[in-house]
Amino acid sequence: MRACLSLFIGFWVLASAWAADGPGLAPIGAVTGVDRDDRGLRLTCAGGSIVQLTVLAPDLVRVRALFAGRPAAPDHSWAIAKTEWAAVPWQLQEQAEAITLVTAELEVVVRREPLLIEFRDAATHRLINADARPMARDPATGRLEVAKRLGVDERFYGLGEKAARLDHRRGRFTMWNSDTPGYVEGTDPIYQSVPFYLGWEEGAAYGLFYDNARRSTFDLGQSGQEAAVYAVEDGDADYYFIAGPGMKKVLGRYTELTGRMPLPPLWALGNQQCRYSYYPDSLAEAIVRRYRREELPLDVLYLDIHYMNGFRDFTWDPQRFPDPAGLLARLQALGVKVVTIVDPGVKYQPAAAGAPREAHYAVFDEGMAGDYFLRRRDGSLWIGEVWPGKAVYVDYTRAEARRWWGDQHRALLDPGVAGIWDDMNEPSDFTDQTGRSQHDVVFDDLGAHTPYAANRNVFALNMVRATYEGLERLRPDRRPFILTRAGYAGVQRYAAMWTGDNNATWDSLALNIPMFASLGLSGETFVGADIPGFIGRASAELLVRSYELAFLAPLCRNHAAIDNYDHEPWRFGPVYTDIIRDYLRLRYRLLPFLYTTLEEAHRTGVPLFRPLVLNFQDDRNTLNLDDAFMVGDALLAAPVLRPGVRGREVYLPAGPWYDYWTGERIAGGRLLWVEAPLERVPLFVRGGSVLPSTDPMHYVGEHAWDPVRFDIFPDDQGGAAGTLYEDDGVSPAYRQGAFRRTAVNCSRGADGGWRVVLPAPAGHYEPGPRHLELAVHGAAAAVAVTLDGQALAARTEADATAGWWRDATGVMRVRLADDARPHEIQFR
Ligand code: MIG
Repeated sequence: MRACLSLFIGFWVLASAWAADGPGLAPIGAVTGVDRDDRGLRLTCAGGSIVQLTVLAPDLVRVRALFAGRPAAPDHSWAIAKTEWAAVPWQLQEQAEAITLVTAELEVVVRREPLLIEFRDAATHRLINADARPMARDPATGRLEVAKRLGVDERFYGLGEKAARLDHRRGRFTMWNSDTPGYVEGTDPIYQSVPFYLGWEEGAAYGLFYDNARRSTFDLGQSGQEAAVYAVEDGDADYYFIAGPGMKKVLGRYTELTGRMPLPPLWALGNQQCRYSYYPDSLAEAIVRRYRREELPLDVLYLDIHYMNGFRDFTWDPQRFPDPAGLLARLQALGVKVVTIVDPGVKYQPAAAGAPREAHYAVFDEGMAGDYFLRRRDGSLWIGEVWPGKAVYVDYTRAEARRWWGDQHRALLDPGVAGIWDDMNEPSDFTDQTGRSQHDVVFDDLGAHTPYAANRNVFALNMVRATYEGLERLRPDRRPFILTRAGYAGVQRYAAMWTGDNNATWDSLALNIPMFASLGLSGETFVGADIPGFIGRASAELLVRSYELAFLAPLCRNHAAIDNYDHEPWRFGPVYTDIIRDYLRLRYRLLPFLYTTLEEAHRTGVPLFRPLVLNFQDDRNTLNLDDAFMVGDALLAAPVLRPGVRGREVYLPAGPWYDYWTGERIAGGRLLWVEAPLERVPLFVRGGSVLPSTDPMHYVGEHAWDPVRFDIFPDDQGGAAGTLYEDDGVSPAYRQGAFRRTAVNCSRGADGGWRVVLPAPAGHYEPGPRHLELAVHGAAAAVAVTLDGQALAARTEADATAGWWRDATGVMRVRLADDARPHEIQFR
């Protein structure tokens, strides 16, 4: 009886929670009519709502519900990169109870009454995803909901930048770009909004992208265990369903739809140093010289807001930086590029027509003359407050405004700035960070004149677009590099991102892995976090352990808040600097591998920084694993994430693995205890991979990659395969085929001998004369080595000419000239 009563009460509480969730939600009406055209179906519903199902690809179907009573909105999204899709065959099956749209991969079943949509695998008819209840909208507020059945063992990944663990099951998340300094695990929302997630059930994945930029929430089983509920304030229910079952395949489609990262300049993979703020110019230069004196690699120095004249965008402080071109040239001579911060808040500086020149701020004047700044419904300027005091914001939804903003970057590029750092673009406004008092700001939005609520989440996307297009126009022979804080789905087309104002704490360090991984599972591959945390005082140990993670992150950048203790790599003394130097040098050694993996992300949408589940989605031990990560398919890192810890457990999925440090071959499919003294991050190479590398250098381009090394780590059958991608690293010529792809394939013959084949490289980039070096790990001593059938001479390591030797650790190595011709090497 007691149990019964509490059960009843429990149910009552739950039921009222649902009611509170949407008192006025009215379910969409039953299907009353079906029209088809060549791209899909248009369903008419009782009550006048329309549901459009559009087949974009065999595994990609768009569902758009146009609710009755809502004014028709133009079909436009700032997130979508591809709107033209080649027609693919599909069939319509009409049954009494349902309508089914069948593509080569998917069955989309629409139950007529109530209207419920299911996605099934076309081959097996297995249910992938289904509505838990009909889509619904509150006619009074415009709020709408889509509820999907929540599988007992369903997992959720992605959702862009979330201060949360990897598997989002049972979580609730809001999409509303927010300036959240010092965020911790659980702070939500933070800077970016990417309303896309990957679901995983029984080894099969699918993707759901809810493309509506207004404030939305994802309740993935937090307030009830029968539905994963998406709710959005207003607008259309507009979502894309992507069939897997491979997570990589889903990501490929998602990034085909929302765009992929263009290749950044290679130097963006170099080590970067930032601070709030380095000034005057002599201090900025001293930091770079210190890097060189310490023999620490460095490619980029950032200038934070104090380089500007009174925090005015596109100006230089005449006292602190009297000669920007001179400074930048001196840094360039040391191999260092400069990236400058740009904030969206333009100083509000009205000056009377006859006022002296000093009273004018050209950027404000021009913006006013062009009417580029955002206004409220009553026509008044939206005047917010940021660093320069009162500030106005550009309407980046207008093409002319974007072009004008892009052109402003001339003031930075002309003296030699190499990249742009777009901060505060949530957009942050000190007068009100919630957006509530900006609700009456109107955006042009292609003439639709939509409210702030529909535009806040895409503000940064449009700002970095303006910046990217400006940089492309001003320097057509250079690849733009832009770093952004806020963003929306598709932001990867224009900018790299960093995770904002994190803390210099162990918790914050640990959060890097699920955050980078989730971003990668949301289309954003070029990501990083402030090393060792923006806010707070780091210990030497935290700094070192941070580098032991970040040396493998796409963006590797040290940064600190204005009132922080300094934490550049040398601040705690040589014992620590030496360890950090080793990791930075290792990063530069691995640049060929990192760049190859980055190019894969550019081409396929599969990220560089990966959670293990992305490479091993059938291995249930990886579903929750976010204290380790992989770079590409080949490298697994298990950083130490707690103070005082000098060893840890590492889970290695099936397969042979190799300890990166010792070369020892290790069986996978098990937990392993690994020693991790301060100077050591547990690092493993997956059997079957080929890792390209070169010698370390102080900055990208200091030397050519010579030799290019291929470390071959055979699997159980003796096989291994890998590639190296390279190009000029700076220009867009790679888009026209100016790259070189060198493949390496290793196999083991029945006689126990090894065979390494290098086909002729692809592409027409010419890296210049150099040597290739091949190493087969775990191969027994050879007695004879042939190159293209000719005996190859045994040599010592010191001898630079072609030949073979066994190195000090017993690994077989071969050196040959890289003549861009196919080769075959045999060991016996
Ligand atoms: O905190 O420009 O996230 O990286 O150093 C206030 C100053 C504004 C926030 C950025 C941070 C940057 C800082 N900015």
